[in-house]
Amino acid sequence: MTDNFPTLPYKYDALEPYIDAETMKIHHAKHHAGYFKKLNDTLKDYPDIASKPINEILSNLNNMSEKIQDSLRNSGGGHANHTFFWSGMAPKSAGEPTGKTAAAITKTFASFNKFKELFSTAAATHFGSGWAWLVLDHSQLVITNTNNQDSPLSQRQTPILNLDVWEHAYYLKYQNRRPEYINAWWNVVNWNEVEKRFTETI
Ligand code: MN3
Repeated sequence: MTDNFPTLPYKYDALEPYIDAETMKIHHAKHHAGYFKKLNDTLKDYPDIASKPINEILSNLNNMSEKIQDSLRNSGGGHANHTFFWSGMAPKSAGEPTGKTAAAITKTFASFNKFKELFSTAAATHFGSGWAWLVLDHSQLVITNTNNQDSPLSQRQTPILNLDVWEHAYYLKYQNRRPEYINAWWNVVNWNEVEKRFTETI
């Protein structure tokens, strides 16, 4: 695979007190690294697929042979979703969206606060392991969820922002209080990165 394992663009303790260093360390160096290893193991015998970037692999997942589809969905999604999640956070958040993202969010969801409320509810009520997403679907901003490590790329959607709601993402600090973790996460959303993703897509 053409992707490398990403180093975080900030230190493990940089998102304190919202996301603690121990969680970040285990999440990145154990969970994400585990997906990355499994992905490379899966692709070892498939050099033609391995020569492609992970986002392209996930976009074409439904055309892959059944033999490796589930494995790529889990390990490939696990790698791509986490890479996207890390760069979607930053220690010094702007606090709210800027530029074209801000305008599109207001147009689609009436206000940033309304968007926050809808996204938070989607993240808090998702049953079991998975992700909450803001995606572009046919040029329309949509809030959605995926199970396990499924990627919206496999549904022809373009990810703009994601939030990990697996228990491993918050349990050390927040235990069963997922809504508290979600509230805290808004403080570390990297809105500059979100704006970059959005303007590169539209
Ligand atoms: Mn995770």
